[in-house]
Amino acid sequence: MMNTEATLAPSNLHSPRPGVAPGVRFFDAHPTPDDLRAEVLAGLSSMPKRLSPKLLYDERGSQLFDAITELPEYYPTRTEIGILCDHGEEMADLLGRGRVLLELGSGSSLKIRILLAALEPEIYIPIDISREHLRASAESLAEHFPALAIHATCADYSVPFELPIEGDREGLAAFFPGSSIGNFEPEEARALLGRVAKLIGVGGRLLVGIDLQKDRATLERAYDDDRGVTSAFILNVLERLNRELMADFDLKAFVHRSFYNDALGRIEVHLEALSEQRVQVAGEQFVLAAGERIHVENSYKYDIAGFHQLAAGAGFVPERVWTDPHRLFSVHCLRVEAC
Ligand code: AVI
Repeated sequence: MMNTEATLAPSNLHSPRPGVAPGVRFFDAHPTPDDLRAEVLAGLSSMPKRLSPKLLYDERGSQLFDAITELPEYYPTRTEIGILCDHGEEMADLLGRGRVLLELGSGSSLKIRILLAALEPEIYIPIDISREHLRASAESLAEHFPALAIHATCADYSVPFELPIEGDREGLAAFFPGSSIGNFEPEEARALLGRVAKLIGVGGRLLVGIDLQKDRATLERAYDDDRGVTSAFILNVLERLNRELMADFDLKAFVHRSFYNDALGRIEVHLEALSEQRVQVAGEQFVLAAGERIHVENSYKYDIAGFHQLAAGAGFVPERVWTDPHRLFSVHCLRVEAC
């Protein structure tokens, strides 16, 4: 059974919004703005200083992330797409055709296009925190799939949220590509998978992309590209704070640093102050020593057994895993056994 947390009660969702294409309904759970100030001030007051990776995805950040996915150094996207193209029919057989299909962190909804024709979902629910990006992606998708019912949902999937569908449903399908789960601490990732299990119900199936452990050089190149797109993506978070929290970060005084933390099995992404910085953020002052870092993001890499163990802790049993020939990336079909 889906629990009440996950069951529809669309009191805080507004639909449809003007300007959306036929076939698209837009639901807005109004994620984050109320919490932004408190969250940022708490993160900058902690030792070491931190900012949530969620903050990376304003409109420009989402565009920059899309540009990252096309970089030669950033292997995850093209590798995952290759796996989806090679095994899409089999994936659709396992996920089940004609179901309600949700996608967590749908971004530009590009990968789902590979599966949509085979899956023929009753309703496709792309869920993303980046409002305008979500709207544009849903409209573009509707042009390519005019018969598809799209319930675009602007929500922060890292906290409980409601699905914009009526009634008690079980056995839904979910798609969570891109190894975005790697941006959560393992315990948070388990809790998130547990919430996904409740959303899709017993018998529901999740198709999830997971980046695999590999050599340090390949990993570090993927998070520090020659063209500086990753740097621009990470530095954009300071520009966002300047704009939205009346901060005065000098962007030229920070550099982005990415490295692989072998002991923890994760890429770490930081912003480092090149000289001492005194910064105002939402009326509070913060001092960064020269060389001090703000920890912005982790990207955990798993092996297959380790990921299955994590998923088992959230009530999932593995049904199938696909990888590319170089075992860079994996896509898993998991079934909810208990939630
Ligand atoms: C969204 N996420 C899976 C990306 C990753 O690979 O962890 C975010 C990213 N950060 C820097 N480059 C890409």
